[in-house]
Amino acid sequence: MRSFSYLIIFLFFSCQLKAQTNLIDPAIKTPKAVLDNFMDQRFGMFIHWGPVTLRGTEIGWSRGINVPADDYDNLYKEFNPVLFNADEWVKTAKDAGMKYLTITAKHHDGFLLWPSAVSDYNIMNSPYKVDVVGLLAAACKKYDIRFCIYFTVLDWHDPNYPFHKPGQKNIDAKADMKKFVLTMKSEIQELVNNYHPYMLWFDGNWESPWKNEYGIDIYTYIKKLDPKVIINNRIGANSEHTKLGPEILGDYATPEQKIGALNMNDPWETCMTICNQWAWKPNDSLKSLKECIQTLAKTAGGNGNLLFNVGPMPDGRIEKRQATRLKEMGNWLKLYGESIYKTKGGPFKPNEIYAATRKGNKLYIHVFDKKSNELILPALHAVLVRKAFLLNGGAINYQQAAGVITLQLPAQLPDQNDSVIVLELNTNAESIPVIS
Ligand code: FHN
Repeated sequence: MRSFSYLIIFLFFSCQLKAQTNLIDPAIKTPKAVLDNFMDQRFGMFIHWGPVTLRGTEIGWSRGINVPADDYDNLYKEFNPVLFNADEWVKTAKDAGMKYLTITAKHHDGFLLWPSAVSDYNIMNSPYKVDVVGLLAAACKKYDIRFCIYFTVLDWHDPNYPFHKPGQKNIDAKADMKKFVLTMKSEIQELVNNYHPYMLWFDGNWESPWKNEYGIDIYTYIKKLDPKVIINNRIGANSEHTKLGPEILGDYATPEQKIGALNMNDPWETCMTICNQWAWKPNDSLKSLKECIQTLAKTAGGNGNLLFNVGPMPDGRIEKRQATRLKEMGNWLKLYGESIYKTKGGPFKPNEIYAATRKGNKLYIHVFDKKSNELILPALHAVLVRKAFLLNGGAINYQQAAGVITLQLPAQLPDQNDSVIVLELNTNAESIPVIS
């Protein structure tokens, strides 16, 4: 019997380790407490911005495709976003209920939004001559928002990177990846030493020139600069961003434009656009408030974070309709934030009718749609509901038989996008196994 229990223990810990990369010395990996703190934040602002907004096409991807490369590469000479106001951007994030902000300091077009001594292709050589990254870092500190930096490992503008436009197959023989990686390390050193980001959001790791060995070198290098910086799973050579694993480098998974699967073991963050395009596009379609709030709730219900993207305009402003949508999300979070921040996802898998989050002895049921006057939840064994009530509202009648919980929904739910019902339990809700 004893050997059997040893086997169970071994299997448990091996599956826990399964989710951890084995490409990095465990001694330098980001501490679990730092990652737990990151996951408590639940909601961040992603910002894709650069001279390409002058054309309203996609950052990086439109270079040499929708916009001739030479035209694209000279846009910085016209880039003069005189209405840029870092405090306004950060206050927009704060008013949305966002807890961190990630700026594309360098995207695939190679343009740098900070005064770099490494590359002249930077904001100080545009008419604007303002350290955008530095001002955002300062504004985030001022408003208690964690400052994060997006940095691409592919750079179609740099002659030392072997590809110079999306979809290129033939390697540029004049390119030199060793020099390219050295340039990257110098740029990262400037960013970490000058702006002290909470997290580095790498991207562009799917093209063949990028190798795991470069990612391991960069991850290790960053940890020497600042052991606490969180690093996502797009630093190694992989195109599967939705998960972690022994061969995947990085601290957390990054599903994109979709809500990640319920996962209680590995940290993950969905990145998604509030419109369609990452960078600003005139008259781009804007997501409804219902879709925005339910995306956040389903992401939290899956035990993940949501990094929600805005694309500021060429004059430096976040367009009013995007700012208004974010403010509406913030208004919802003012009422229901306790069911999102510092919660865990589950134990039920999110669906189109409801999602669940939990904290202590409270189970939060996010009701998206009222199909009938009753909401029947899957059975919870050895768990008793002591009390049920609408968050910020009245009591909810309920029955529990053989573990199955039936909630009597009110004639009118208080919030058309996501009404939250609290179930106070006789046990720690966070210890309930996921109901598959
Ligand atoms: O190519 C980029 C894209 O432009 C955008 O930055 C997204 C954001 O996660 N990441 C890459 C596509 O996966």
